[in-house]
Amino acid sequence: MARKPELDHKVFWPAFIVIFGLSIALILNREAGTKMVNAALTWTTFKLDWLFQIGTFMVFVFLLWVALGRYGNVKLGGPDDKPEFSTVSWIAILFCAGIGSSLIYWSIAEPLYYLQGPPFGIAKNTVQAAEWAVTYGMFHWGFSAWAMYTLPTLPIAYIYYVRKDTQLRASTACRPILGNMVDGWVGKVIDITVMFGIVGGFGTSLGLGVPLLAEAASKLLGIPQSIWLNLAILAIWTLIFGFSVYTGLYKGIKILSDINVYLALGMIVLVMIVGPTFFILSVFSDSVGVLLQNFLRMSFYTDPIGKSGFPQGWTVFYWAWWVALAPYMGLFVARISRGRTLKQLIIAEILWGTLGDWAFFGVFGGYTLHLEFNKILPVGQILSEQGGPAAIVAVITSLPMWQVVLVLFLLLEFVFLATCLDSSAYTCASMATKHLADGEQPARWNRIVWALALAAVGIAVLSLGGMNAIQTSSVVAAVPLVFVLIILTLSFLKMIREDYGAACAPKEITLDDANTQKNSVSAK
Ligand code: NM2
Repeated sequence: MARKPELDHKVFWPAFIVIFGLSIALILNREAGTKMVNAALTWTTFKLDWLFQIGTFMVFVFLLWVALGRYGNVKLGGPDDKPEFSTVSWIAILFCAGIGSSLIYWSIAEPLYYLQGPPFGIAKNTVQAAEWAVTYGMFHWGFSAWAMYTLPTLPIAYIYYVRKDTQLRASTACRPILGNMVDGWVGKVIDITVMFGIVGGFGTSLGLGVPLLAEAASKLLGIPQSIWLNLAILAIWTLIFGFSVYTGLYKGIKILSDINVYLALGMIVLVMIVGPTFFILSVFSDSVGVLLQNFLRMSFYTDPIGKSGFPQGWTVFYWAWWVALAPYMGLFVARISRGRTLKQLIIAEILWGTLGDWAFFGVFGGYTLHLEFNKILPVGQILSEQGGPAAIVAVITSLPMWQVVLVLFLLLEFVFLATCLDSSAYTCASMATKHLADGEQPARWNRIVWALALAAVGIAVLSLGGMNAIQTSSVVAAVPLVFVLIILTLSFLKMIREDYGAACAPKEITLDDANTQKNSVSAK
């Protein structure tokens, strides 16, 4: 009989009580809850806008320095450690882990929102507004965002593969800076903060994804849209997920997630072919140009005098969302990155992650602009009158053979969300378990508890309703993680300096030093 993985009560219970307690309190007191949520969102995004903007930019510069500088070739593992996956599947897996159902939602909705509420005081629904529509989406899903995702992977993977720590946890990766404090309550607080980030970040995804699925299902089956349909979808899904965890079927979900990549690619190719191919390519080129030209302006934009709220409502929210899920991503990507170098890791995430996102924005965003500006479908009007899910479903159903496309879309969204739920519940359960040996799984019931925790947050977000509740879930969870990310970064720098400082970087080198080195090599 195998040893049962032991529950870490000091992590499990506080996280459990706060998440379920807060969700139930919000569901029962919707009015007070809405006020609280709005206050928290406004405070955080308006007071800390500078922090999220400057921080995200610095993370991007820092990672470029690591990748291209003297530590770039440091390998995650010993000389014999080989990568577990081929490079292509490694990139596909990490992309799917970090990007969920929200990409399709936003690649259609973001351009429309920016068209109606453009940045920099531009008049709405104009040609100038259209120039920023896809551009801003690409920025929020672009290289600085992916840099934020990549940051925690460095210390977590380094301490696991190079320093051979046996625990894959955010708190252990803070040991170089915090010392033995990570074994006490400080470490528990760090892990609990990471769990809040996962639940809060995916709470946003659920808040967006469930109504979208409900809208698609209602269109396909002719059932009217309601909060009950939303709850039914969430319930079916939690049931399927709970069942799959219980019976060990969850491996099946992994296979489905591979199929998902093909489905997603298939949809992009389809829209590209049946849609206005050359217009889409043209929008892509133009948007990349506007983005590259204005990257710095967008990276530091806070609009303190005009107070339009654009950078707070969009950019700061986005950075917070990426921050909330960054440690989860770090834990996940670390697990699949044995044998890679730091440079490979950073480039794979930042370059391919960005290109993957941009493909969606170029194709779906371009197609949406085409529908709107050629007066084929009043998508903007649908968005403002009926909301995001209705606008997205309208875009999908404007395609030829829309019934088939809608079924594929439903499937895609369903599995995308299920895989998110699967890996996040798994990560939370692992952190609430004392010690997991290689290949050991956290207890089934433990995993189901975290799937339910996610569902609880999802219900709370849905019952409060509106974009503010959806955004607050990530924003509130992200703030404490800022401290964790700073500690993780310092830990990484400390470790790599101690281990590789002298080897990678002689402080100064002269020709004499170089000749001495050459001679000693030839003498050998
Ligand atoms: N990010 C990448 O639902 C999702 O797609 C989760 C969202 C942080 C904007 C990830």
